[in-house]
Amino acid sequence: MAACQTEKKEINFPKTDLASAPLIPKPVKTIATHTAFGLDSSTVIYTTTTDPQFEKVGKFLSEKIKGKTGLDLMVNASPDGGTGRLIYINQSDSTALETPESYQLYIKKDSILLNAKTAAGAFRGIQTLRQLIPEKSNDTLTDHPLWVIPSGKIMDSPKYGHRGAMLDVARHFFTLDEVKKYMDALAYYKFNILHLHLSDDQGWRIEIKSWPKLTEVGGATEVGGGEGGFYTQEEYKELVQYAADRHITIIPEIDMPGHTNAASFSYPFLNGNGKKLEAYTGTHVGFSTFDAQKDTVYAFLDDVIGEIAAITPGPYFHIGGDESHSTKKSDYIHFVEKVEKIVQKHGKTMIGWNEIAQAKIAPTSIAQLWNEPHNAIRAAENGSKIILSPAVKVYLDMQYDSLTKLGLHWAAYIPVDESYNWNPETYVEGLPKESILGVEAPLWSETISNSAELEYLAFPRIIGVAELGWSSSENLNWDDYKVRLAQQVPYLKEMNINFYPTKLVDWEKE
Ligand code: TNX
Repeated sequence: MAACQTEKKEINFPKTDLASAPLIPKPVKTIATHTAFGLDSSTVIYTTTTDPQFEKVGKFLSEKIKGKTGLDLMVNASPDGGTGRLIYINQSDSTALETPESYQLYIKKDSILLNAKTAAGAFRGIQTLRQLIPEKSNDTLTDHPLWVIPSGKIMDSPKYGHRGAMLDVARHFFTLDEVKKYMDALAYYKFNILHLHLSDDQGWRIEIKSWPKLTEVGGATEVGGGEGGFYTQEEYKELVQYAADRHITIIPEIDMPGHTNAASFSYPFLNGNGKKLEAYTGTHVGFSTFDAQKDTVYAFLDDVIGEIAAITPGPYFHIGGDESHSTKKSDYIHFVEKVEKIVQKHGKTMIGWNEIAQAKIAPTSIAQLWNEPHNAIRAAENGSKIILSPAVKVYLDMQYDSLTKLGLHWAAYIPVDESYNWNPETYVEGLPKESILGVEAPLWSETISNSAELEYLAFPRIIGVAELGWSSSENLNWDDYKVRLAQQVPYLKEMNINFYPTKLVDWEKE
């Protein structure tokens, strides 16, 4: 009883400022009211219960709060008859919520209300809330630890429905745990897409039951001669579920007709370059190709795409299509058009790198720009949507500068400000805004083979890409952003994420 009485006492919060909280991506609109919500052990989380997905979001929040503060908050149950402060995650049909991922967050002294149309929106909203919880409790305001969350309103909505990261697990294999760790950070910054580059010359990384040698032979190699690896279909499903729990969609990519040495080495009838096949563990590109004239190649692809499509709940299948320098142009076009039909037959939307715009692709298919604006424009003129991944801005495998040990620099050296300082809406001259599906940052893995190396190239640049994909153009500002970026250090440390401490940012000292 005594505890309850303490709870009800007014707390004299120090003046807070929600508007200067280090949120990334920066929300569309923030209004500070300069008092606070005190998060403590009596706080309870309630959610809409008609949609079980909302309850899951509540549980996710509770787990994360426990990890950060040690508080063990109940979800949709209350320990003491409901005297504590309340976090309510509410399904709302308000028309002010413009997209499925939009949310509104109202933080008052005694309650936090999060409104969203869908569980995905609620999930994005709780990331904002997580970012608002301070590292340390304030132990002077009350007789027990209290985490002071600045009060006010946040109205937020993503600019793009596609905010992605791509990971190349083919050049070097990454384990389930390594991929999950990356996904945890992506979710924290509101990404909703993880594109997995599952095959290349150096390795084939996903079990195909009807063609077992793909992994037995093609899965056993990687750049530099290491042992490679692959995901069984059960393991891939585990990744898909882990992503779904974070409202992230997995896009599987099987790169073709080039980048196919590992597949052809496993099944030589696929090969179209007429050369003797050997395992490849170097880093050149453009030497391999499927035979675009053989029916058996398309029968094979029907099996491969069918098996992957069956365990991929997301709407997309990525066919690669880049750098097919050993495929005749007419064969390349024929190939892309045939494979598009196979992808569609299995109920998926085709995505391919910008080269696919040379073929007559359906307006529903999507082109991913990496190096050729003219092909992106061509695809857009055809009605296709475009994903922006310009190598000179968001290739995370590009070195920061000439001193960076990991990474490549064929496209550019990309310092942290360079990778943030561009506007997706105007980057490709002549590309209408309406054609842009979103942004995606690829991380190719020729030079990296574990989490620490992956993170060193990805962080902090990937955090900036999160903001480019989510925040409105008016809210993009390097000077403002770099101050918020500096304050990500406690999160990165807590998550044990390695990052490149660029001198362009005045990093928060611990
Ligand atoms: C180009 S970008 C590639 C990849 C390489 C990357 C290295 C693209 C679609 N193809 O095969 O890994 O450069 O930066």
